[in-house]
Amino acid sequence: SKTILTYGTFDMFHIGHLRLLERLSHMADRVIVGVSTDEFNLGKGKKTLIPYEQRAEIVSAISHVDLVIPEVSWDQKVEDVKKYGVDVFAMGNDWEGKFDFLKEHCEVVYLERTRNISTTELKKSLKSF
Ligand code: C2G
Repeated sequence: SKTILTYGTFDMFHIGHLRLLERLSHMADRVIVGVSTDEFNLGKGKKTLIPYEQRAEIVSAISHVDLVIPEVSWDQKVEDVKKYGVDVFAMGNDWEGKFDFLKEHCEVVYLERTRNISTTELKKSLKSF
């Protein structure tokens, strides 16, 4: 069977996140998602609105997702690919090329992002309410 792995923050879960996870489920039999911890995000200078536990629980509840693991560092990807026997690593194409170093361990694919939605935009539009 085929295993696919992706990572993300999935803050304020929206249709762009769902579409990505749906596509992963059509590409493999097992979908593993690394959800970034609040500390990891702080390290990226990113503040998350929804705490890790809730973001992880929401992603786990998506039928297309088989396993959720915490993303705690930039350096865990190779270890995770080996540990879970990952065949394909996939990310939205806003990351195009950034994870090509994984090509010696698994297939690497960058997928089209869903248009007209992002957590950043959602936060902005919330301000006008
Ligand atoms: N995404 C998408 N379409 C959107 C918004 C997001 O396809 N309109 C995808 C992103 O490309 C990413 C995934 O959904 O593959 C999760 O998006 P984010 O939560 O924004 O992930 P990010 O903050 O980029 O974290 O180590 C990698 C990082 O953890 C990725």
